[in-house]
Amino acid sequence: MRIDVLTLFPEAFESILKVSIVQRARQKGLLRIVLSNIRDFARDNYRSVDDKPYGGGPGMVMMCQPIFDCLEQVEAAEATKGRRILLTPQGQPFTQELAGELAQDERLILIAGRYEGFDERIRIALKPLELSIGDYVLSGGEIPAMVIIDAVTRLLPGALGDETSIEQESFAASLLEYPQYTRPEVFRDLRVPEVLLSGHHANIRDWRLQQARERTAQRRPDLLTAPSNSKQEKQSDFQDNRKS
Ligand code: 9D3
Repeated sequence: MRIDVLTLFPEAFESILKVSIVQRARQKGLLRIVLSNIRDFARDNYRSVDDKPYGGGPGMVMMCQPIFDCLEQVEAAEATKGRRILLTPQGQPFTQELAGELAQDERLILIAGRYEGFDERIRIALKPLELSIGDYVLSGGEIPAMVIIDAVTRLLPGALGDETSIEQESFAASLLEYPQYTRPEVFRDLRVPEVLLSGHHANIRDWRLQQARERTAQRRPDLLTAPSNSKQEKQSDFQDNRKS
C-alpha cells in the first residue's frame, strides 16, 4: 500500500514513521508513506495556504489552490489515483470496520488541515471521503492521519508478527478484553484468580467470556446492542483461545 499525506507539518509524522509496526511494515516493503508539504504549492510571496472567510467570522480557512495543486502532483506520481480522504471534525466516524476496508486499498491519500476548516469547494470538487476520529477538538488533522495510518497498517497482510493477532483484532469492537495476569502469582498480596492457574481450559474459557461480558455491560453497554457486532464470532474467539 502507498499512503500519501498532504500536510502543513510533514515533520510531525517522523515519530510514527520510526516506530514499531509502521516502521516494520515499511522495511518489509508492505507500506510506502509519501509526505507532501501543502505550503510548497503556495503561490504568493508569503507562501499563503489560508485566508479570511467570506462573510466574516473568526479564524482562517484553508485555500483551494495549494491543496488542488498538491493533490494533482501527488496523484500524477502513480497510475493508481487512490482514495482521497479529508480529515475533519465533521467527518464520518473512523471505526475498526472502516480501517478494514481501507486496508484493502492499493493507495490512500490523506489530507490533513489546520485552521478553522477547508474552503467548501475542496469537498465539492475533490469528493473526498471525510473522516473524524472522534468527538473532541484537536488542533489539526495530523494526529487523526497518524491514527488512520497506524490502524490500517496493522491490518496489512504480513504487518503483524503472528497471524492470529489480526483475527483477534477484527473482533476488538464486539466485546471488551477480559482481565489478564502474568507472573508472579502473588504481588503485594494480590493473587491471580485461581481458575487461571487450574489448567482447566474449559473453565478458563468460561471465566474469560463471563468477565468480558460483565466488563462490557459495565463500561460499554453500547457495544452489546450495536448492530455491527458479531457476537457469535467473538464467542468462537473464546472457544479457540490462543491469546495467552
Ligand atoms: C469552532 C468549530 N470547530 C469545529 C468543530 C473548528 C475546528 C476545530 C478543530 C476546526 C478544525 C479543527 C482541527 N481538527 C481537525 O482537523 C480534525 C479532527 C478533530 O479535531 N477531532 C477529531 N477528528 C478530527 S479529524 C480532523
